[in-house]
Amino acid sequence: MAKKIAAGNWKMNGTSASLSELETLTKSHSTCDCAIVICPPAPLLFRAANLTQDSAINIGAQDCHTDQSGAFTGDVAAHMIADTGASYVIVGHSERREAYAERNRDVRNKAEAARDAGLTAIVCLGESLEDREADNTLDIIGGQLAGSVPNGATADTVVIAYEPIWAIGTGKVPTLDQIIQVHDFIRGELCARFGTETGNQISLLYGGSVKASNAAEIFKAKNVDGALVGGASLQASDFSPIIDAL
Ligand code: G2H
Repeated sequence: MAKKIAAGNWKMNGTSASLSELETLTKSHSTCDCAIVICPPAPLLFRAANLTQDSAINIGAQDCHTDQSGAFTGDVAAHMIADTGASYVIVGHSERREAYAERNRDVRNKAEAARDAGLTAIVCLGESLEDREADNTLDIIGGQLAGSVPNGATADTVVIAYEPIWAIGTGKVPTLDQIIQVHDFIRGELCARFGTETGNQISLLYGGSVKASNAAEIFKAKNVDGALVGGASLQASDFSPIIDAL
């Protein structure tokens, strides 16, 4: 049985003042059967991890480098993220695949670096509107999954987030049947590659315009173990009902 996860991706939003939202969440969700993860911008990681120590909230980064150190101006290594007290890192978000030309093998290398640093990698997959309209969704997702997820993945090292690119920040949400079709496909591929036990334990999150008003419906879908939430994770008052819907 896969762990239920409500993950918030703040993207490039928030300053130290936003930590008050985190504080509110730690108070409203002091215990949780699921895992709650907040991924703030990198400059907030250390303070966010300190603030949520001994709470039900876990902290994650939004990206990591593949290498441990070196001349990579502006980049952050996975072990540096772990050193802040964070325990998760998002890799291969479509915004990074697009803006930084990240390929599947880059994403896989990042997920391996995360694993080696003791972090859980939230590996993002998703098709474009063009792919969807050409009926290529499962081919694209299958290719991304095979290329981006490291060999030997386990539920402790990898979480998968299915985020159709056309649903990100647009308010457009796939139908429940469309979500179920892709999540069932991903589950099948994971079981085929890693064995039924491990394949069924890896959490599958849906992402793309999740909000309080649609979360409960999405969470009813088979093989949806939670959500990766962008805009609706910035305010505790928006994110709390999503956690409660899990
Ligand atoms: C998809 C999602 C968070 P939003 O990018 O990863 O963002 O919920 O704003 O569509």
